[in-house]
Amino acid sequence: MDEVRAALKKAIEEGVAKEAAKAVQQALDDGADPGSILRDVMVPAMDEVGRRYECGDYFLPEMLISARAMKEALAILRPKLIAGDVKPAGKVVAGTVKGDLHDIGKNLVCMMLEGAGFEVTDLGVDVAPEKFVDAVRQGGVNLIALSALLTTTLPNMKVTIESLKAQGLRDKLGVMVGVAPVNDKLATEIGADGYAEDAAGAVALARRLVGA
Ligand code: B12
Repeated sequence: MDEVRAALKKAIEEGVAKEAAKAVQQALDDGADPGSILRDVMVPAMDEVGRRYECGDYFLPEMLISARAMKEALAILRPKLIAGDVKPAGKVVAGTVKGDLHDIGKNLVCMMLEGAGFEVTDLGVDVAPEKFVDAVRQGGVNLIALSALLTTTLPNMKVTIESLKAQGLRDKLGVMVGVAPVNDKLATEIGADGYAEDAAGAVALARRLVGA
């Protein structure tokens, strides 16, 4: 890993937002591929933060400042990730399910979907099932993208899908789910159409679900 990438990784891991923003800008100025900066440096940095939290080296405040650094760096990367000549591919409503405040991964998925030509409505975090239902009722929605990082909020994916079913909206939609505790089998069990483990996979899955 070159010096700039190493500095970016360290800045996110240690939660120094200013340094992270500077390093990501430097990497872009040096001509680095935005997708590679994200995949090979920024996502692994957040994985390392998770590892440190898990083994007790980091606590909630450290996790939070790392998340802020990640967000600032992502804000700089965003225009590069969504640039490109793309035609409309479908309409997606995305959100992190009720009880869950994690949004970095969901934001990334939204960015990449936009980059791939999808029109994305992001409902944010801690989104109640009724909010998804309301958004779908507005019409024209092809896909729902649900995110949840906590084992405890995973069931809310199912509750959300059940709410869509109860309103007779589920059959008209593709439903994709993502993040750590999910896999293909679980996705099927909770009534979703598919799972992807990263933002690039989310784009491929979205395309498959809308037949693009
Ligand atoms: C940053 C972070 C936080 C930040 C979140 C800030 C924010 N704005 O998002 C803060 C500090 C707020 C936080 C809080 C908590 N956290 Co936290 N957090 C993390 C951490 C370190 C990184 C998550 C992250 O951003 N990863 C980077 C992104 C890029 O990856 P990603 O989220 O996996 O997303 C990718 C894929 O999953 C996929 N994807 C994501 N969404 C979707 C959606 C679709 C449709 C598809 C197809 C794909 C997809 O694509 C994404 C991009 O490639 C993880 C550890 C980890 N390694 O995951 C713990 C982690 C998720 N947190 C954890 C915990 C326990 C908590 C707290 C309960 C701690 C506490 N005691 O209060 C609270 C819960 C708050 C709440 N109600 O939500 C645990 C969860 C354990 C579990 N299995 O339930 C983890 C795993 C840490 C650990 N190892 O113990 N956290």
